[in-house]
Order: sequence, then structure tokens, then C-alpha cells
Amino acid sequence: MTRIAIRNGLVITATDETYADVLVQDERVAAIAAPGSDPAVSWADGADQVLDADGCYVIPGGVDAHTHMEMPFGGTVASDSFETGTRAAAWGGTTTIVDFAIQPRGGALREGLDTWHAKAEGNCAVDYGFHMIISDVGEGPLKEMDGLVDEGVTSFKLFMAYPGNLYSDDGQILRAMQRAEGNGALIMMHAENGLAIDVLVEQALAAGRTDPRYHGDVRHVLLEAEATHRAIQLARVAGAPLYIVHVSAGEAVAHVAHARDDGLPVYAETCPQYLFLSVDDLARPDFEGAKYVCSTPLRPAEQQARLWRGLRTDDLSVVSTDHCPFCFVGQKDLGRGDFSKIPNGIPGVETRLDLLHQAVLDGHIGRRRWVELASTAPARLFGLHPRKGTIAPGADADLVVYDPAAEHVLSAETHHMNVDYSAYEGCRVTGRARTVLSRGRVIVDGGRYLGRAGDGGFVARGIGSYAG
Ligand code: DUC
Ligand code: ZN
Ligand code: ZN
Repeated sequence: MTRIAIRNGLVITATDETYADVLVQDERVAAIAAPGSDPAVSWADGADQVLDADGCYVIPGGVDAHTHMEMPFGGTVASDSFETGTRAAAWGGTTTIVDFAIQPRGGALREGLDTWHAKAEGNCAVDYGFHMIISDVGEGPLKEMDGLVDEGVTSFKLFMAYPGNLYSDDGQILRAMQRAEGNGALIMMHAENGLAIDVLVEQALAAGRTDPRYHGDVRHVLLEAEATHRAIQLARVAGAPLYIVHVSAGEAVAHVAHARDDGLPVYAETCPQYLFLSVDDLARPDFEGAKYVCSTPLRPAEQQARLWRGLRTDDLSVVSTDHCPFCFVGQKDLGRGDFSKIPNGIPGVETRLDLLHQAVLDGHIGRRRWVELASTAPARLFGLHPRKGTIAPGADADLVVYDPAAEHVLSAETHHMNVDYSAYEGCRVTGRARTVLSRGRVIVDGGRYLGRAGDGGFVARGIGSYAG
């Protein structure tokens, strides 16, 4: 039996903030005790380790519900392996990721899921789950969905973008949603009108508009809004809950808000890149804009206020990263002379908590909302709560001692993600994970990594809770 006492911190959950001692026994939180109270004192006396959190917050470890480790894309593969990517997550205070397994086109869901299990097993620094990307909706895969739900893969992502690759048409989407309505799964949607985007891509390239900045133009905001609206209507027809991933535009948030006002089980996430970066980054000279090519694309800076408002009103319920890193040298440059060949994705699994804490300091969100957006809400929606996403007796001891005053500069020189640039290079932020526990083990402490590959295990998820 191992006992750890975390003393004198401000314990913050999505609902409460209180000075307390958090007592950890083996992999779980055993108790939350008033500082200096009898149980806290006797525990500290008998603890194997006492962590002093004076001046720090104690928060539940981050849950990043949207990562792509080792994802094949555009003729290359995302540069973080499960080992390097989950280690970087741990450094940034994220103790659970939910990554996307991909059905091979023409193959079975099982084949894709087994492939992703093999990539992750024994390699992860923190716990992980899987969503399943259905790239080829047909009778077989639809039937397979039920079995995956039983195995703890309870969410399925469909693409309205990328025709000929990951794309599903409206009929396929409706069928998958109907199946989800029956088995309790959550459909996640990449909502962009891919057929229309491809026309604009062809026209842009024919007119000689080949630089990264045109990636933002062709992935028009109205084509995100239209697809978001269409996905919502299809989910209504099927009677299924829906989760829109990586929302980047106020026009799309408006459709989500409208649905939610009507009481529909429609949820959405945004990502730090849409809150902190813009088309100005995509337009950086000398092909530097390629570092900022992701889909949905970065938008004009004026959009950011609409996203922050959506986060405050809960029309946007989660901030995930869509972490999908490609090196500038050797990967992003596949698209020199043709922006449509730049692999889509931005690194961010390590920086999410700190950027969102900066948003607390900047007055965009409150501290409890910070915890809710980064940990509690994704845990609830994706069937991990109350094991993950909160601090309570019986919950996994996935905990972060967070120093809210620690200033640091984000940089590729110092980050732990396996990618040769930072999208936030030179950006000064205040706040940093000081100590990170994953299921009761201290894996990061005071600038040292103490964990090992294989510390993290697969988490079978339940059905998400979609109320409220
Ligand atoms: N968007 C990205 O930017 N990368 C991977 C897949 C996606 O939908
Ligand atoms: Zn996507
Ligand atoms: Zn993604």
C-alpha cells in the first residue's frame, strides 16, 4: 500500500474551491480532509510521501478528448508516437487522452482498433482511451459498433470533409447516427462541407494561389457552418446525441447554440489554436504559415471573442487539442507549392492547460470553468466520469499540483512534444504543472520526469452522460 498526502493546496474542481489536503492511497483518492484536521495530520504522519502544495492549486488531471498520435495523414504520419505524445501530455498536466483509431477503408472497425491498441499498449505515460473513426460506413461496420461500445469504445467520429478518404455522405452519416441512437454511442462530427471545399481548392490552385494562407480561404467559414447545421439536422432525425469537434467559427457556434436552446443533446468543443491563433499566422511569410495549417482552419482574430463567449455560455462545452503534429522540415514542406498537400495538424497536447490558465488570468473564464473545460466536461461526455475529471474519494488519483504563478515561455527548445516547432513560439504564459500524479504515481515533479512508458493503460469508457 502506498500513501501520499498532498497538503495545503487550493483544491479546485468544476464546482468547488477549497483549501484542503488530498489523501491518496495506491491508485485512488482516499479522502479530502480539512488542512490540519485529525485525518490529515495522522495521514501525513503515516504517508510514504508528503507533497506540499502551499501556494498551488490541486486540480484533476487534464482529459484531452481529441488527439492523433501516429496518425497517417497526407502521405506521412503524425510525429508524436504514443510514447512521446503521452509523455508530453503528462508534462503539461494532462493525465488522460482519448485518441482516434481509424477503420482502414474497405476493412473492419476491429482491424483499425487492433492496430491502434498495438501502437499504444505498453508505450503510454498516461491513461488512454479510443474513439473510432468510421471511414467506410457499411453494414459490417455498423453492426460492429455495438461490440465496440461494449468494449469501452463508446464514441465514433465521422467526416463530412476529405472526400475519397475519410469522408461519409449524408446517408452513411444518418445510418451511423441511427445505430448510435440504439447503442448509446456518441457521434463526433468533423463538420466541413468537403465536396464544396474541394471545388474551391481546385479553383485556387488553378489560379496560382498555392501558399498556405489559401488553406483558410477555401475552407470557408460558411462551409463549416453549413455542415454543422446539416449534422445537427441529421442527428435530430436519428434521435442521437451529437458532438461537433474543433469548432472554429462563431457561425458554427450559432447553430450549436440554437440546437441547445431547443433542448437537443448537441455538444461542441473548440481548441486552443482557434482561441489564441488566427489567419495572420496562416499568412506568415516564407512558408511559415504551413505550421498553422489544420482543419478546420484558423479564422480571423475577430472570431475569438465569439468562441470565448461560447465557452462561457456552455454552447462550447470542452476544450480539446486536436493534437496532430507534423514537423516543419520534412513533413509540412510536402505542401510547398501546393497548400492542399500540407499535412493538416497543429501540436498542442502539452500546452492546453497553461494556455487555458492564461485565459483565466486574462479574464475570459473562471478557475472552476478552466477545470471543467479541460477535465470534468470531457470526462463526463466521454464516459470517464467520476473515475476521471474530478477529485473525490474513489476517483483515480490523476492529480496536478499547479503553480499559478510560474511564468514560462512556450518554445520548441523546451517542449517535450516530438515536433520541431511550437505554434506558440515565444509566447509567455503564467501557470505550470509542478507535480503530476497518474493513478497515484508521481510522474512529473519539479521539472523532472519520473514515469516510464507503459505506466498508462487503456481505459474502457462507459456511455457519456448527456444531460445538461
Ligand atoms: N484535422 C486536422 O487538422 N488534422 C487531423 C485531422 C483533422 O480533422
Ligand atoms: Zn477533424
Ligand atoms: Zn482531429
